[in-house]
Order: sequence, then structure tokens, then C-alpha cells
Amino acid sequence: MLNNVRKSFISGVAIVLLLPVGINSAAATNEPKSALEVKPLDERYEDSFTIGAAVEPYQLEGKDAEVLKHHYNSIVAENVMKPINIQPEEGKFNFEQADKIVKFAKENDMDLRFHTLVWHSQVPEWFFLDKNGKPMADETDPKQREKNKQLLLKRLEKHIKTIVQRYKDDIDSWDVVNEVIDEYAPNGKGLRESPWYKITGTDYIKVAFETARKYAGENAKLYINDYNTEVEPKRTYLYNLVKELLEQGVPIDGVGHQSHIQIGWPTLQETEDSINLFASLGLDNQITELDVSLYGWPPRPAYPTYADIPKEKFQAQADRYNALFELYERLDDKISNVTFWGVADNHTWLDDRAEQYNDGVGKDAPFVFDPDYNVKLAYWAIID
Ligand code: 9MR
Repeated sequence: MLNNVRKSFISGVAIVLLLPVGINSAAATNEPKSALEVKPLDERYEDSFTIGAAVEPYQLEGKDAEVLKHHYNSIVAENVMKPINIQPEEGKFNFEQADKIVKFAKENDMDLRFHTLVWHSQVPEWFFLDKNGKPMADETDPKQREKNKQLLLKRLEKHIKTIVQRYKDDIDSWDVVNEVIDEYAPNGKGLRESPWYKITGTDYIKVAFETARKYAGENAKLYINDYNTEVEPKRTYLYNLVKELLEQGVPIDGVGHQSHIQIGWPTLQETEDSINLFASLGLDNQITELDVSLYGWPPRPAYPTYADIPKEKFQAQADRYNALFELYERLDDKISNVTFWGVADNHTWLDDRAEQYNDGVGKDAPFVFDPDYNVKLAYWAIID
């Protein structure tokens, strides 16, 4: 997996003697320091877990690629492996963009997460239309509903089988289902009432895991992935579902905690309790989409540009990263991967979110590298 030789950074005793001087002076004087000149994150955490980043294919070249190779030993596709990109039309699979990410991971000896086989968002409409083009969820006739359910499960199996057969030797962990919990769901059990659920109940989850296991093999690592997994009542809804599925023999290996979090939310205690809770079921945990937003909810008012963000915000974010990685490291027997949902502050979905709530204006800065790929206080906080 890891190829330390590719890293030119000095390691060993020299680091102990030299780095603190560099760290303190750069951090204290605010001199920009390139991410490429500092100790790799993945090396720092190599005894604990792999360190990943979400990427778009355009980031496999240029500076992003250099930073990826230097700091990360795992990657995941931010968008191109989602159902709408892989099978936009029934039977027409499109692997071109996904293949680029697979190739990059292989060439650079990186782990690869697959995101995601099943989701209610970024899934093409055709999955949920019956043979006459009518939305399956609207069907009232019980016989036709049963036929629709079988058709949808067949489509699901084919989607998963095709992808898994192609990539089974390349993928280290699979997000089999994403965001199936909705704490506000009218059913009162936290089961998201997506078309998947309306048409098949929870059978789509079972079929998804069983199909992934069938074609990926016993050693494949299969995850159920979600956001706000730390927070009640969502955490308990997820726990209850996973426990029930495990009791039914559904092959789930771990929980993916997206971890789209804020400087002050959720608490560290909630984070620790959640990881311990799922570990108590014998499951692995992965932190799959980490970013620490500068904002609360909603993200308002947002700083118009990066230059407007006050130093104290970056310091508070660094303190948060420090506490978080201390926790992850302490729980490292229960966590196998920590993935950031991006490489550096020049590309994050949180900007879209901030803009959406602030009439098109708003910059977020959730990572440990700034928009020019220089290290932030948050980097020093987690490397020390
Ligand atoms: O970062 C992704 C963004 O580019 C897409 O527009 C968005 C579409 O919903 O999905 C984002 O990634 C999401 C991930 O797939 C699942 N968890 C939440 C992520 C952020 O929205």
C-alpha cells in the first residue's frame, strides 16, 4: 500500500531536531510554507490509519496531484463514482472519469475508497420509473407494486455487479449505501423515505450489501456511510438499523462517519461515543468526508473572501483539529481511515453552501492547506 520511498522528506532523528524550529518560526511569523516542504500527513499517522482526500479528475494533475502524492495515501472520488455519473442511462455505463482515479491510485500506491454504490441523491431518475415510464413510488396496485420492487432490485443488482466486477481488485473500502438515515422521517424509525425506501422498504440496503459481498469477495470492506452520525437521535437510528441488519446476516463491515463538522459542533464526547458505539458491534469506523467549517448553521454571515477571515478563526479551527486528531489517534484501533473531503481550501463544496445562504457571497476554509497549498495553523496542530 504505502510507498514511503516516493517521499523525499527527511525522516527520523533529524525531524526531531530540526522541525520544531521550522514549525514555530513559520507558524509564528505567518511566512507562507508550501505543503510540499513539510512532513507528510500520512507518514505522521502511518501507525494509526490511512489519510485520504476526495478528488475530482482535474485534481490528478498539477499542484493538487503533487500535494496528493506527498500527503495522502488514500483517495476517493468526490463525484465521478456516483450512480448518475456511472450509469446515467439504463445499461449505458460510463467509466471514463472513474477509471482515471483508479489509475492514479494504482500508479501512486494509494488506497482507494469507492463512493458510492447507492444514494438517494445524484441517482438518475430512470432507476425509479416502471416499464411505462411512470414513477414506481406512485403505484397503488399491490401486484404492480411488487413487480416494480423486483424490477428496481434487479436494476440495483446489475448496477452493483457491473461496478464491483470491474473494480474489485482496486478498491479497499466501499460505501455501499450513503445517507439512508433521516431523523425527521415520518416512519419514526429514522429510515429515509427516498424512492429506494418507498419502493422496496429496507430491502434495497440488504440487496446492496449482499450483492457487493457476492462480487467483491469476503475480504472487501463494506461500509454504511452517513453524516451527523455523532448526534442524537440520528446516531441511535443508525445504530438500530445496523444492529438489526447484522442480526439478519447482512454483510456490513463498518460505518463511515462523513464528519462535515464545525469548530464548535458536535462535541468531542459525542464523536468518541459514536465511534465506540459502532465498534461495540464489532465494526470498523472510517472518517470519510472530514471538513471543519468556519461557520455555524446556517453559514451566515459568511466572509466574502479568504483574506477577510480573521486569524482567530484559523486558530480556533487549529485547536479543533488538534483535539480531533488526538481523539482519532487515541481510538486508532477502531478507525482505519481518515479522509478529508478535499485537498486544500481552494476547492470545497462548503463554498457553494456558504454562497447559497448569503446571496452568492461566502468563502469557507475547512482544510489544513490554504488555497495556495500553503500549510495552515491546522496543519501544525495535527502534525505535532
Ligand atoms: O462534494 C460533492 C459536491 O461536489 C456535489 O455537488 C454534491 C452533490 O450532492 O455532493 C458532494 O459530496 C457529498 C457526498 O457525496 C455525500 N455527503 C455530503 C457531501 C457534501 O455535500
